[in-house]
Amino acid sequence: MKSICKSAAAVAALLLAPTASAALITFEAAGANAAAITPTRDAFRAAVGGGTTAGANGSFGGLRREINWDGVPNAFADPSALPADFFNVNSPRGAVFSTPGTGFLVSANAGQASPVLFGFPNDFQAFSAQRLFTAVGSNITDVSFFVPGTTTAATTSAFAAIFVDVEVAGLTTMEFFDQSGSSIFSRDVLVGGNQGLSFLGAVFDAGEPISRVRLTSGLNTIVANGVLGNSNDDVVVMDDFLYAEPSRAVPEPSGLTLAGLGLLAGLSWPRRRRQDA
Ligand SMILES: [Ca+2]
Ligand SMILES: [Ca+2]
Ligand SMILES: [Ca+2]
Repeated sequence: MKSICKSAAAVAALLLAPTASAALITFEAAGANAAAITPTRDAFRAAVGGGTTAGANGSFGGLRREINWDGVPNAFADPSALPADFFNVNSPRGAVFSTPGTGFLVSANAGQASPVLFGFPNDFQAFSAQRLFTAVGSNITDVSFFVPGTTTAATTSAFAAIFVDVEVAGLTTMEFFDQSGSSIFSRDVLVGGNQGLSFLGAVFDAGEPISRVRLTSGLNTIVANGVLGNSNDDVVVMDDFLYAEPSRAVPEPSGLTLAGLGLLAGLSWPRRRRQDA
């Protein structure tokens, strides 16, 4: 009964709060440079908590996590692939990536064999210098969460990403999934223009567990440094990811279980009453 009352209260609160939807607060901004999105990034940081410095590796008691790609060693940067579990094994922050493409690439620093910015200096810029991130051969990156450094499934309650060179509305999106794999929220990333930066984040302030976030980055793909999947569509890459510390996933009661509990409660009352009587 307590949980039902809580839910009712939450629904009532939602109806009274015009800026929130489904206990969700979004943070978004776009523009020509870092200054255009930094205040929104800072507001997201404040909403998630954890101070100005994100947690490093391992579990840090709830500290916010950030991945800016800049600390990835040259050995795991362009032209070498970034391992999908780099940020749960090499640098355990509880994030593991997957893609329908062939893998992931982090851009090279100046002075390395590969040109910086994936070879597209007139399209991309870094929000945090110097490295950027992209899936290879696909515009889709899925981020799944784990208790940092383990294979124990986890959920987070907030996630944000910075996108680079979003030029066409409706092609770059973020979609959030719950533990059952159901989509619970999706939103288009704002257009930042050629070489521009776009920030999109969502905080589930009632603590709804997010087990996966799908980032769709434009319609084009990066095949290799300086090589696009086609010459026409909007190519988009990513910089910083920010998220609340992943914590161990607690299985949600299924509809069947709740129905079963309701049925049991309904059956047990009359029986007791009959016994009492
Ligand atoms: Ca461009
Ligand atoms: Ca960076
Ligand atoms: Ca573009």
